[in-house]
Order: sequence, then structure tokens, then C-alpha cells
Amino acid sequence: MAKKIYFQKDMECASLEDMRKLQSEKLIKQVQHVWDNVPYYKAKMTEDGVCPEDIKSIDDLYKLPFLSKADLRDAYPYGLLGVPKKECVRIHSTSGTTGKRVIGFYTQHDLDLWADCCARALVAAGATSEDVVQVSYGYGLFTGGMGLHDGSHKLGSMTIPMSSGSTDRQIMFIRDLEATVLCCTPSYAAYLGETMAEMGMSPDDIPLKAGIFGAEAWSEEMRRDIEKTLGIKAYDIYGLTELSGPGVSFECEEQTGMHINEDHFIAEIIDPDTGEVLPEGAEGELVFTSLDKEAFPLLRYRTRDICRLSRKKCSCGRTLVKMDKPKGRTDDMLIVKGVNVFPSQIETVLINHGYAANYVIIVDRKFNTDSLEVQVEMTPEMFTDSVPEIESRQRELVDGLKAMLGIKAKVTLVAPKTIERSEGKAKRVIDKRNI
Ligand code: DLL
Repeated sequence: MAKKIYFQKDMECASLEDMRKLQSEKLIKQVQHVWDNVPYYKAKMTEDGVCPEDIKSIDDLYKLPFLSKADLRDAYPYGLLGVPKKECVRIHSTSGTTGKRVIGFYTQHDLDLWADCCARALVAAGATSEDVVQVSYGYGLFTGGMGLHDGSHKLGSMTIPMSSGSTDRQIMFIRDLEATVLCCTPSYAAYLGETMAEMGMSPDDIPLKAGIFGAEAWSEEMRRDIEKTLGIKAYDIYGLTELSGPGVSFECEEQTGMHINEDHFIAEIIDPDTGEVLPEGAEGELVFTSLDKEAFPLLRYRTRDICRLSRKKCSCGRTLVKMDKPKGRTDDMLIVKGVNVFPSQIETVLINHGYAANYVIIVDRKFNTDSLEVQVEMTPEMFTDSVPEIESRQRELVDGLKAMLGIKAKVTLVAPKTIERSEGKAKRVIDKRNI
């Protein structure tokens, strides 16, 4: 039997014209659903002088007001619910490190469509029902574990609900149960690779062929590193709790950006300062409108993720618009000495100089002057206690960072294994100026 390369070909390969028609139809219905059932958003529309009759097609999308994380907090916990509570069958939630947690609600229909989105991602990474999928994203309130779990289940693959943690056991299961697809955060994938090497195992000792990694920003350099240490192809996957979770977009074999499931989500790029909609190819803030969500239907939700969209033809045959790897979040971006710094830029320099992605960025301010320090681990192969050698390596990195960022950073090399590893999303920035 020929290998299935799409999970839902009609949608993944629809013509632009058909997709826009479908989006327009769904948008009209969704706006009415929200108007009828979400008083919070109805009030926002009324304030902006817009009513459902003004939305006749996707071309009218710009007329609708934005929703932001602040709205979600205002409306916490049930203020944006689009169905009676008794119709919801599940919730998920963000980790809520800053302020109140964001809660996403799901009807059974919402869960079914979410599983389709994740199954599309698995198929795009080459998975079939014959694969063994190890899901090592956290299970529980975080969407990663159950999202990929349901997608893998829908595809009919044997699903190992590992969750994160117990790294030695993860490796044992991959080897003994012959897992072929791994789903986890990229930082955890890197840690699994590192632990495998310490256990004296090489990529040839495990049957993995693909990994579906997301939930945090990761660079192309980190992708190459993970692909080498685990002997796999590493695919990116994007999503957020507010819009279901993973599977809003996913990468295909071309590995040049993630196809957005446009039949379920309309994507826009806006200028984060003015809210103006930007043309295809421009960099800005990603905004999504969920077209099918019943329980938590968000219109024009501002993600704060900075990225670009492209409709360039993809060799995989999918026509779904592609988004770049998000460069970071507007709220991740550091302003150091007046210069915009994204952690992902620092990561690129480190990996290009042969380091792994084990680093911390420390920003501080003394006497009104900002300072930027990058602490990075030496790899076991490069480890040395020769001071001149360490100093020379540090200087190399200072120069590399200066060229990338335009400002000087202090670089401190530390011994292997001194920076804490993450089983979920890595925490890489300590901004002491906010404390
Ligand atoms: O991280 C959902 C997810 C789980 C995505 C597993 C992929 C895989 P939240 O915890 O709500 O949801 O965080 C959402 O994480 O707005 C981005 O800033 C970031 N993010 C998610 N995926 C990527 C990615 C999940 N592939 C926030 N690249 C988003 C870069 C990502 N950033």
C-alpha cells in the first residue's frame, strides 16, 4: 500500500480559492456564535461599532476587535466560554508563571478536531499507524502530552504515554518498545540525546526516525544538533493553549516552516505597535481566529509571537500557508542597552561555535547601565581547565555575539552539566532588572 502522506488531503491541499471560501463561511458562523454566546466579546464588538452583519467574508476580518491575554485574564475563568459548562468535557491550562493561568475549554467536537490537527502533524513527519509514538511532553494541564497523544491515537499508532521525566526510563522504552517517533520539547530531546551518549549509546542503538518538537523557540542549529545526536529528522510543531494546544501548525518533510491548519485557524500578521495588518512576508505579531472552536472561540487573538507567513509553493504538496519558526515572543524580547535581543539569536551563535543549547542569559542593571551575561556550558569534548584556553574561547564568543547583536556581552564558560536541564520548556533568561 502506498504510504499516506497526508492525513486529510482535501483540507491540506485545497486551492486558495476553496480555502478562502470555506474560511469565509466558517467565519460568518463563528462570529454569530460568539455574538450570541460570549457577552464579553459582544460588548467589545459593540464598543467598536461592529455587528455580525458587517462580517460577510474573510475580507471583513479586520473589522473585528482584537483579543489579548489581558482579556483572557479579565474574563477568567468562564467569561469567554461559548457553550454551557455542561457541554465542556475537558480543560487545559498554561503554566501561568506571570499572573493568572489561561484556561482553555473543550467540547468533545473541539477535542476531535484538535486530534485531527495533531494527526496531520504526525503524518507530515512520516508517521503511520505502524509507528510506535512515544509522547514525552508533560501530561496534565499542559496541552503537549494529551494533544499529541490523541493525535497519535487517532492515527492508530501505538502510543506510549510517557509524559516527561525519568530520563533513563525514557531511553529504555524507546529502545525496548522500538519507538520510532518521539514527541517532546526540543530542549528535552537534546537532554535525551546527551543522556544516551553518557550511557554509551549511539543513534544506531535506537529505532527512532522522527521527532515532533515544539512548545518553545528553537534554532535551526539546535535542530541539526538533535538530528545528529538522536539520528532522526526533527520536525517543528506550534500551538498554544488558547487555541487548543499543539497542532495549530506543523512542519512537513521540507522542514522550512510550519503549515497552519487554515481550515481551523485564520492567521494574520500585524504590527504589534499599531495593530495594522501587514502583507505576506512581513515580520510582525501572529494573530489567530479560531473557526471551529465551540467551547473557547477566540477571534483575532494576539499571540505575542513574532513571525512571518509565506504562501510560497511547498514541495510536499500542501497548500496551507506556512509560518516561520517564531523568532520569540514580544514579551521574550529583551531590550538591553536599547537594543532588541532575542534569546534565539544568542542560541544561534553558541551552537555555531560548537556549544550545545545549555546556557543561561542574565540581564542586570547597575548605575543605570544594562549588562548582558551569557553563561554557557562547555561540551565534554571541549572541556578544559586551562585558563588561557577558556579565555580565548570566551573572547571568540564575545566577538560572535557582538556581530549578531550589535552589543557586547560578557561570556562565562562553565563546566559540563552545571546548568540545570529541563524536562519541559527550558527557562533561559534571568532578568534581574524586573526583580
Ligand atoms: O506550548 C502548546 C504546544 C505543546 C506546542 C507542544 C507545541 C508542542 P502554551 O504552553 O500555551 O502551549 O505556550 C504557547 O509557546 O505562544 C509560543 O510562544 C510558544 N511555542 C509553542 N510552540 C512553539 C514553537 C504550548 N514550535 C506558546 N516554536 C506560544 C516557538 C513555540 N515557540
